[in-house]
Amino acid sequence: MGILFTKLWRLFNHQEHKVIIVGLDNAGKTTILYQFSMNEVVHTSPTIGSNVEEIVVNNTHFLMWDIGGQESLRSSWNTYYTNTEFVIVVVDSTDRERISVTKEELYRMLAHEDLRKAGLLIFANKQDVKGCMSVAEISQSLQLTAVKDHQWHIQACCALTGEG
Ligand SMILES: Nc1nc2c(ncn2[C@@H]2O[C@H](COP(=O)(O)OP(=O)(O)OP(=O)(O)O)[C@@H](O)[C@H]2O)c(=O)[nH]1
Ligand SMILES: [Mg+2]
Repeated sequence: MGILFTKLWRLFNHQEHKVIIVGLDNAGKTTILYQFSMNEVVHTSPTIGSNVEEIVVNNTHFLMWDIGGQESLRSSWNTYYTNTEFVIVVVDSTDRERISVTKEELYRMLAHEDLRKAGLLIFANKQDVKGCMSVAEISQSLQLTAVKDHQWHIQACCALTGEG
């Protein structure tokens, strides 16, 4: 009865916030998801489709969808957009060659009607790797200051240690 009440309460209060985690393949999305949910580094293989986990932070429930980033899968990212409140874009900070591809995908996403009100968090992941791009370099490459119609924040992190 208690559980049912909690579920109904959550349903009617819209307490569960939908988050999608996107970014190119190998960026570290799945590693971040499980670092969030289990505080552990899991051995990953490329995601085909998606993984989903519920995470509770300060009594706020987040339903986090980690979506595969391989090129052939990117055209179906938009099937996850409905009701999304937050978009986490994970960038592999060592991958200078493909930062322009991330930029293209980012702007395509932000233009989508279903994400009009979504907040944006960019994780500059793999900061443990020497010589990787800094937050400033990534911000500049993605031209984040041009993003005016979404709230955004960029954060350096390392999914292996949970730092950031
Ligand atoms: N050095 C380092 N490696 C990382 C970090 N985060 C993830 N990795 C490694 O990067 C590789 C890819 O990580 P995944 O989490 O599977 O990447 P993904 O973004 O989910 O990839 P797709 O599912 O193909 O879209 C794995 O070998 C991870 O261990 C990090 O912060 N630092
Ligand atoms: Mg994955």
